[in-house]
Amino acid sequence: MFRLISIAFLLFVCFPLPRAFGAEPVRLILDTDIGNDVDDALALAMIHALQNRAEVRLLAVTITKDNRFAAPFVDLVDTFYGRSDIPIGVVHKGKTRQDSPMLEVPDQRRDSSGHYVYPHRLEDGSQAPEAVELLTRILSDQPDHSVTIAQIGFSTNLARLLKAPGGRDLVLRKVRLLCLMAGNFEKPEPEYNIYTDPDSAKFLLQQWPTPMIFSGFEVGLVVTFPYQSIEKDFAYTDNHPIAEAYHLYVQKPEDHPAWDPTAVLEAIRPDRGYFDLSGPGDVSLGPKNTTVFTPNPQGKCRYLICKPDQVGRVRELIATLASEPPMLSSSSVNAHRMIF
Ligand SMILES: [Ca+2]
Repeated sequence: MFRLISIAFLLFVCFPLPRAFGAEPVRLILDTDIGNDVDDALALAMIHALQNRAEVRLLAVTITKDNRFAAPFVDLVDTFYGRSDIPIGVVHKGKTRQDSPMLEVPDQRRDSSGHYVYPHRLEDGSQAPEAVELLTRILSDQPDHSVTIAQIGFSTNLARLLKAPGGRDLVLRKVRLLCLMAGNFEKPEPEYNIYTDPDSAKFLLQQWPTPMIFSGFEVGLVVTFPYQSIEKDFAYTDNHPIAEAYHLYVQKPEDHPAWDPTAVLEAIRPDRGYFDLSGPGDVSLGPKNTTVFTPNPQGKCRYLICKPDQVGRVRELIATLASEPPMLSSSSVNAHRMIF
């Protein structure tokens, strides 16, 4: 018996199981300014594809775009992929209130019978809980140091979470990693997610207590989303909310930067070598709300580097994942509507 156990132990040491085998899905919260660019929608579609593969569990989506059509749009995308029960939280008194056709048109489009083309339960963001309240509730229910947050919009919600009573301690206890699409680590130029709410960004950079990985402007700029994929890979159904949003936002048959999908890819698959990582350091705001990276062995921040020979792999993977069909067994997309 002892010999058998010894052999089994030796086999385990010599041939360990692959890390991903039986691994727990990444517990993810997505914080997004969905509606200000279509790349948030592409990132959300990617998450659903990776949840189909049990690599991630989307715990909640919180929104930093203060527009009433944003939450219904997230709801309809989640419903399209068969997950209408994912909690959605909205910002109050937030930034970028302006309407966006990529949200409003799919939200409101109805078929000849008067039914929504893309079913959803939320009619208006005011029906959703406030984001910090939802973040607090969701984080409190998770095991310690288990949650990854992908922030692909402004820092409004996460800065408010840090300022809430017990908020920073809750983050320190529950969150293991924050991945952000934010900043520019190639040129001293202001980046949208930072300069739209610089006070929140500054507070977050000073106070966030866990490791942070930034996907800067320069990464998504070279990892563009191929228009050819929108044309061909989403054609498995007559009406696709992601393809429709792309057409409404980009309006031209052209490739579009894939900023947010790069941050989400790093959040869910951090150990696959898709990108290189900078050394550790601190990120602070410089003149005109630029991001300044200062190397520091004890620093909590790193940023992604996408070398020319890494671009093609990441680009193809993002397109493949974002266009992956829903799992039919759990989806609202009926088989007869699919084009096979
Ligand atoms: Ca975004």
